[in-house]
Amino acid sequence: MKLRSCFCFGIPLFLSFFLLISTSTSRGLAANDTSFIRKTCKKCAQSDPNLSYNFCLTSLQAAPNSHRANDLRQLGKISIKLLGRNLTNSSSYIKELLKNKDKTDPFVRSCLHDCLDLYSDATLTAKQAIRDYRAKRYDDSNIDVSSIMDSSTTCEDGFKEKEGVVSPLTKRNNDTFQLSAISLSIINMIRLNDD
Ligand SMILES: *[C@@H]1O[C@H](CO)[C@@H](O)[C@H](O)[C@H]1NC(C)=O
Ligand SMILES: *[C@@H]1O[C@H](CO)[C@@H](O)[C@H](O)[C@H]1NC(C)=O
Ligand SMILES: *[C@@H]1O[C@H](CO)[C@@H](O)[C@H](O)[C@H]1NC(C)=O
Ligand SMILES: *[C@@H]1O[C@H](CO)[C@@H](O)[C@H](O)[C@H]1NC(C)=O
Ligand SMILES: CC(=O)N[C@H]1CO[C@H](CO)[C@@H](O)[C@@H]1O
Repeated sequence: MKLRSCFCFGIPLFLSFFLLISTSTSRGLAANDTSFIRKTCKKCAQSDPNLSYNFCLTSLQAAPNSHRANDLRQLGKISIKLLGRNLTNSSSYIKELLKNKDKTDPFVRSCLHDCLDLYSDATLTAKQAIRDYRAKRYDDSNIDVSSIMDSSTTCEDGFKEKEGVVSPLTKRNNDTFQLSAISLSIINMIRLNDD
């Protein structure tokens, strides 16, 4: 009698556990569970009107290991690394543009030189931002990323000082601005949670 009642209760309990486990693993294995990224990007876009939700989503989804990130801290690290790689690449892009000695207008060249300085510094600052982030120095990491963001607007503004000049770096600067905004927004969320 005792055995039977245990059995009766046991089966549904066992079954529901099994269902719970199997649904959660199948979700985990469906490598593209992007719900956490979506949720985070929604919060980021709400906290910063300059930040595009779609940009956030496509950038973070394309970042290595991002679909495996299941907490804000991991995703924050991924976003700063993404920013760092983007900066490195933009530096080499600007160097390529500067090799084009004859075709480039002297004013544009001088702007490109300024931008190269800004981007080279920003690449180092991104490394510092990662170190600060890892050590949970979120205020410092915030300052690092903010200065990277400022570099992108300073670079872009340089080209505006002469009429009729078109910046060849508008997309890159905007990418830097947006990627910085994503990192800042995540850093600030963590900072608030930690208090
Ligand atoms: C949005 O971008 C503009 C132009 O760069 C800037 O002046 C403004 O402070 C930004 N707003 C926020 C909330 O970051
Ligand atoms: C920089 O990031 C943007 C947004 O994720 C991406 O579209 C672009 O391809 C990246 N550029 C490089 C050179 O990685
Ligand atoms: C970086 O940008 C260059 C163009 O300047 C491109 O050829 C290269 O594939 C990019 N590398 C990465 C890792 O995005
Ligand atoms: C910067 O990129 C975002 C996202 O792709 C876009 O919504 C915005 O219009 C761009 N801004 C500029 C000035 O190009
Ligand atoms: C099946 C599928 O869509 N896989 C994608 C999951 O997300 C990663 C990272 O964005 C992609 O590289 C895969 O192609």
